[in-house]
Amino acid sequence: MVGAPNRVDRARLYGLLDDVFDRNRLTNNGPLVRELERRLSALLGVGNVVAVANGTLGLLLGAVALDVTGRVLVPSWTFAGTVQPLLWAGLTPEFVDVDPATHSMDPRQLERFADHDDIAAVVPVHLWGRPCAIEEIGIAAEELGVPVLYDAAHAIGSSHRGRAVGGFGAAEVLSFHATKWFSSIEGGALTTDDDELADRLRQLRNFGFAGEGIIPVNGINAKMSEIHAAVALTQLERFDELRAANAQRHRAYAHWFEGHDRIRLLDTTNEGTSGNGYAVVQLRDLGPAPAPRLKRVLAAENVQTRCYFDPGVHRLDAFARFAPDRGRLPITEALCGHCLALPTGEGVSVEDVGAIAGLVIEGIDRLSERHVEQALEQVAT
Ligand code: T4K
Repeated sequence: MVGAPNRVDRARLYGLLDDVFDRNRLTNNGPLVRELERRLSALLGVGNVVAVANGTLGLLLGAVALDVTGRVLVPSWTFAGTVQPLLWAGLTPEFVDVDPATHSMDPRQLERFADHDDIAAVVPVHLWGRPCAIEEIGIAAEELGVPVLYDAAHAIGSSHRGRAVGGFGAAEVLSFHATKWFSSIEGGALTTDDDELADRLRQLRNFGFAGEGIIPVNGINAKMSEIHAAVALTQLERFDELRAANAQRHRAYAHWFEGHDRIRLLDTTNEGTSGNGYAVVQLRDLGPAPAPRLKRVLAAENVQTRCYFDPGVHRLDAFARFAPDRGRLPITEALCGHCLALPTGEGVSVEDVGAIAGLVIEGIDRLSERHVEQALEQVAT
């Protein structure tokens, strides 16, 4: 199943929870939250980590802390949770297309905004954990004179050119949701080397308090509790083990799909490593929308997959008013219906991966035959 949480070492967790309840310090920047921030900061090699209640609120705080107004350049080929906080922050999403090879923001798309003076920020997504075109996006954003806030919800454990995700742009936002390979059940963190920005983020996550009875800025409650921090700290001890399990599953899928020209397993690296939290295949030459059809075939065999992120955020009713003119997101449109996230993580054995890959290949062969039949029927009529 896609999204099945990794196992938690309960004895270790319950030990931490006993301490939490003995201390009776349950939330509001408690010692476990601070410990988690310290340890993530060391792990990611970034100056500041600000733990938050979830990735969505992390993006909201990031957008508010940047103190910008106007339009934000953001992909549509992502989860709605990338875009929703931008709207809550009073910003307007301007959807830009992705690179078909990488599935993340195509930096060339930023060029057409060079003459626009109302661009506030760029929010690229390290989709599937694959770091974006960081240098090119950085240059384009500099030319626009705007900050980059990375949505790194999928990307803890990934690196690019020797630097861990967490250290790029003005800030990055991680998600520790239960469906992520590294999880605190609900949770996330902002990472930044900018100390002043980090101070603002800490203030914003705690209602904007600057002292008892003093609220100079309009914050919100985005705090992480001690219980969620305890889960994250427990999982942190298994970080390398879990990441290795993901990598092993990814290699196994790559092995089984090698040479299949209709199935492309997405490479989740970009000159570095990947946390490999997602194993996504892109399907080719199988007619319109083969992914939901393959999903149904696999579901009949009790393999649960996901058509992330079909139909694209710009096609969702809530964001339709921001959809660009037809034809402006051709790659996003073309990816919809063609991508399928397959089960991975320690709950799926390498043998399971082999069996799932076999079912995928069998399903593709069936879809392919049907595609040929349909094409012949069309020629005949
Ligand atoms: N940016 C991006 C690019 C994101 O992908 C996300 C979140 C965000 C921002 C926002 O971060 P957070 O605010 O969430 O921290 C899931 C997650 O809820 C969401 O965190 C995630 N991305 C998104 C891609 O996927 P669904 O709709 O797939 O969740 P659900 O409940 O359908 O679960 C998927 C599968 O996992 C189910 O088949 C069952 C299994 N599952 C799930 C949970 C929660 C379990 O076995 N146990 C569980 O506890 O959204």
